[in-house]
Amino acid sequence: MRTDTAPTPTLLKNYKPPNFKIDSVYLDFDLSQKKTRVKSKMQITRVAAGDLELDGEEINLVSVTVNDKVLSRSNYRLTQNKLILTKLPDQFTLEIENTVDPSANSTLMGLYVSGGRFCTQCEAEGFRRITYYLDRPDAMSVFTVRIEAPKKSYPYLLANGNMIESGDASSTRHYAVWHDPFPKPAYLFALVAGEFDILEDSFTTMSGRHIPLTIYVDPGDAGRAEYAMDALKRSMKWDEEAFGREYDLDRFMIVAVRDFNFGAMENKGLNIFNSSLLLADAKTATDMNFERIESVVAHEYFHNWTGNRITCRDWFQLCLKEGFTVFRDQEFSADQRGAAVQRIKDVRALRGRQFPEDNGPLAHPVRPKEYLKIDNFYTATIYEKGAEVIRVLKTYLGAEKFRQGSDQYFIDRDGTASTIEEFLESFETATGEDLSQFMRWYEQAGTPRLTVTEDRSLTTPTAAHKITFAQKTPPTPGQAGKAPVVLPIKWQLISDDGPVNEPQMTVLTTAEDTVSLPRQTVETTLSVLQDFSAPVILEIERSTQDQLRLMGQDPNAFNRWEAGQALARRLLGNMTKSITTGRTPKADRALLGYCNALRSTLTSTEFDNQFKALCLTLPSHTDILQSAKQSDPLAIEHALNWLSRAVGEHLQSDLLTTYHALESDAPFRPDADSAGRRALRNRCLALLASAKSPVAATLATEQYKTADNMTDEISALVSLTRLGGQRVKHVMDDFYNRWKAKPLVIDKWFSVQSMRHHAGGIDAIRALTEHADYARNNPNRVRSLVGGFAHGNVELFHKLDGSGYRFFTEQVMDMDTRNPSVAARLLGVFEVGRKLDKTRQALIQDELAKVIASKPSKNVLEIAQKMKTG
Ligand code: B3K
Ligand code: ZN
Repeated sequence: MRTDTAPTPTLLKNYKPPNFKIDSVYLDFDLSQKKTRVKSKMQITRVAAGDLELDGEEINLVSVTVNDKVLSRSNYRLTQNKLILTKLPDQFTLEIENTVDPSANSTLMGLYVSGGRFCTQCEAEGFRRITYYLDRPDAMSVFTVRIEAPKKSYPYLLANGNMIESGDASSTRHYAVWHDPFPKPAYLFALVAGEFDILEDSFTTMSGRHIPLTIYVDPGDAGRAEYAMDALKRSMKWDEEAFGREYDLDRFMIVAVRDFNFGAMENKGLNIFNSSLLLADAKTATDMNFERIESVVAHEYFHNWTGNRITCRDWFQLCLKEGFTVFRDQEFSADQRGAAVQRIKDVRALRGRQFPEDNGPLAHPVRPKEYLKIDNFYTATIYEKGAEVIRVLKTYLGAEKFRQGSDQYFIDRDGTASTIEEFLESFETATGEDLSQFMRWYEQAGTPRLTVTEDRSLTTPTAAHKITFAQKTPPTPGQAGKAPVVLPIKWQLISDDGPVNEPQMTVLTTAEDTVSLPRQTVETTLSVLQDFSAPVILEIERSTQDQLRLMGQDPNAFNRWEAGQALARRLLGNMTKSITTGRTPKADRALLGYCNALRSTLTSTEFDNQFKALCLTLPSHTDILQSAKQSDPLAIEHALNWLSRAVGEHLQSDLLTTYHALESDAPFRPDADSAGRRALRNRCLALLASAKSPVAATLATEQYKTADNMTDEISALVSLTRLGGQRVKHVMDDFYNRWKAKPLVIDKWFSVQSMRHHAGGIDAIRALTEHADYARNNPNRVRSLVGGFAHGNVELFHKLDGSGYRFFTEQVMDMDTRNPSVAARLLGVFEVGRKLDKTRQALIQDELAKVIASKPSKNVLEIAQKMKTG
């Protein structure tokens, strides 16, 4: 919807519960693509004086009936987004009849059509596009849903809960009635109708209940859902063991759809997934896809308790369900795939997405205080920082007390719409701890800086060894002053022979604190923030010698990896400066030390392959951009290429040996060990390609031709595009022709195309938007091409003539006419603007001015205004 007047924000401080409670709701759907008829019958009780204000958007109202009496038009008020009923009794039956047009619904919110099937997406405010209702999470009700549709086109009719009745409505039509006994808010409502192939299995819960499990997919895709099914059963078991949570309904269903605004949705008993996060087999999915599927299947399943049984009082409390559920899926993945590598990957993701947000114009607290569109707050801060905050709570309390607190929360709040205060209160009740200061993690935006200084006083033999920890959170938009937060800091002293003490924990609650230790007799380096024990930016002076000592000796795997990253960040920072001033970076002792330390890791038998692969991965472009001021992004890209080449050249023979040693004839398996083997082997290939090693092209070509799985195939493809030359077009065409019948693989093709070098510049990217397979309405395809381009094509996106930014803005504005929530999310890419050089900052500001002047949707307006300066 276009906005002509300045929209008013929703404020946390204005929260007021609804005046009425909907005790139960019966929904009757007569499905038709252009005109679906919805009848709703609600039993309603008054809880406070006042009117009943129901939400509704793009609905054609047919009739309103109160206690069997049809209301005339003068008996209710209808505004653009509300149906207001006045002078209501204390208890009544309300019936509403309306129609909607699912075929015209390009927002993919509410009821829409994807691949000829009906499906819904109601979180956060999509239910109001289906019928008039109290579309807010604190309005929980018991739903019964009847669906009727033609049998032939829609053999499956699904909704939440348990099916209580089904049958023929006529010779060509059939119906099904579903009842969900658990009260839920409207955002968890789901309906699906269409033709599917199904994959069936079952799970027996800890109390011995037999639960049928069904996954619904496009015809022909059932085999590609097997991994998701396996992940689902492992998640159900894990939640019983790790959190004592048992599944509650009589069946559990997952449906895959191709047109979906994000990853997946936890609708009660009927999860709906973007097919990219559900379907996988060796030939078409990468190990990263398998890993994501496992974690998202777990995440949505875990929501059954953290989100569905206990939901949020209002959308400001979104992190109550999202932060906790991300934490739970991270813990699950750590148990399935190894704690250290999982932690490294989670921290990489945090730094890649959340730190830029927390340190840029879109910064907001984990529990925000206001929003224009709640869709804009499904952010890395609410999800990933929200999970980090729960991790800090667990580290601070210890595992045992943390479990007592979570058990207490499930007892205290089951069946309610809750708040962060109530969540922490349960932990206080169970553990006796005072968590009032802890609350600041939810209220303050910005990443705290943790400065660590050491006084080793080696010259005064009797003096103590002192470590001073100091914290400070910089101001963020609209929040100038910050108070100290609860920071658990895990640390240890490391010498050239290994650790000199056991890991220690200091909890910093004030601005500064000093720890005194007995004087050390050997040279040591402080390994601090082990396992990334709090989501902060660490500021510590360390020599190359210190970093190399940690890379070689730190027993904490996370910090061993981190020492390599920190050293690489410094090298890259210096190289970027040289390149910016027109000089060529030079190999120095620090670089040599770094390469030798990487070689030791690569050839050591102490570490697993996945860990080695992560150590051999350089910090991301975003990482470097964040640690610098007003940089030229192209100079950073050149520095990254230069360092990759240097590492590839120094380690050439070891990389080659490892590459060959990791070859395997065994049939494909998606498990962590096999994925780790492929990850390291492909990292070796990528570094050899960066070094333009004479063997790289042959190895990559051979691997591309013979790969029996997508991980190896696409890694070879990417290496070949990096090597450049005539072969690129040939191999890209070949890949396209082989996979054109598989949309999820063609998404990959679009994203490799969007990120690679094109001699034709931006016109080559623009041409891709005209490709027969480009689909402007499909979020996956748009994200592959436009998102891939903005995130991964530094050379063209940041081109100094502004053509990259211009193309991107055009695409966002075009998307906004159909799908505002996807458009707004894409536009967030510009948040890095302030980290760039002045010329690019000005170009981005011009684009933002253009967006604002175009009278965009509320979603896009909110994001653009926050990023616009002056
Ligand atoms: N709860 C959904 C996200 C809904 C996004 C709405 N804009 C998926 C998840 O976090 O599990
Ligand atoms: Zn979630």
